Amino acid sequence: MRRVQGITTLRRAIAGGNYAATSTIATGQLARASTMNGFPASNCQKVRNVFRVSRPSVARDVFTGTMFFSVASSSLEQEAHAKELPPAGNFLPKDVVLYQYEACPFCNKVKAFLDYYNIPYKVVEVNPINKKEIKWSEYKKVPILTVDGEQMVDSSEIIDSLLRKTNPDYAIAHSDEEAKWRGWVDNHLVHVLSPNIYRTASEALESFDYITTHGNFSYTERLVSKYAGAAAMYFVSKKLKKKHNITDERAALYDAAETWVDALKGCKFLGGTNPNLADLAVFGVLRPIRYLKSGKDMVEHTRIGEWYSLMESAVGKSSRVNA
Ligand SMILES: N[C@@H](CCC(=O)N[C@@H](CS)C(=O)NCC(=O)O)C(=O)O
Repeated sequence: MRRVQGITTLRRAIAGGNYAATSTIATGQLARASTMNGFPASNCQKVRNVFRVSRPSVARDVFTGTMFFSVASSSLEQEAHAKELPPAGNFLPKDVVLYQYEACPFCNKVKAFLDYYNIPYKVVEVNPINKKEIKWSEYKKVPILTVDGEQMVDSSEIIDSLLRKTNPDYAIAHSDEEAKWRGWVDNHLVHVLSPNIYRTASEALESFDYITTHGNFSYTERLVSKYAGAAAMYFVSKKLKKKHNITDERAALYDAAETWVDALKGCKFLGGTNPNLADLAVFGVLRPIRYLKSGKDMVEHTRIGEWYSLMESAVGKSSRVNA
């Protein structure tokens, strides 16, 4: 009986690791302040801002959602936080709750949107093994967002739904390019992440150390999951590599980063002088890995660092509030 329980626990730990097949890890350090100059902003403004959606925002001193992502106290940050009050009639939900795994890239995509748009939200960290926090829902994945009791699922659909509420004219302003790159994030970029963060035994342990420290695990689950999960994901990531036709995971990550920088065409953001939904999506899924070995390597070996720093400043502090 005990042995069966032990096997079950291990299987669950590995299943817990399974979520991390599509999950990445958050860690961090002070955001680097970087220059806003040096970009052909006027061209970008003209060409891209046609598609820009307005950003309702309000200055708020809130608990930082991703505890390691404190923001530099630079003038840039102040600029990013010089937030106007949302115009009357705008989307002002009373209660927004994000059911998430702290390290999940899809959840971080939604958080990037909520943070950028300064929509206050509570977080419920879901236990990946028993998922008891989302037992009430028929949907068994995260993120799940509830907005004044209305359930929304799937990160891209959640963002679309929120945008329809914050910017009712969104459908008209929506650009094909933005949609294309949002699709690239979901269909390509996220698949490059797991093979990278579990690439070696030490990277897999680094990742699971974060997952188990910041996720919702009991003491025993944490102990078992850290080592069993890291070991399992090390092997699973090799399968994922094959599944997604990746031969060299680091090269694929660098290639994705360079592809993204090329897409910016010299502008600050894909959205021009302000981030659009594709910028927020790329930033959101990369944020959990940024300060892991894979993320550090990516910034060191590609041109993505400058855009990333600008995004950190533009997104600003988390709009998460205590539950
Ligand atoms: N297409 C979904 C994917 C969501 C997803 O796969 N989430 C993972 C966590 S990163 C999950 O919940 N996996 C199921 C599990 O953990 O059992 C989205 O964009 O939200």
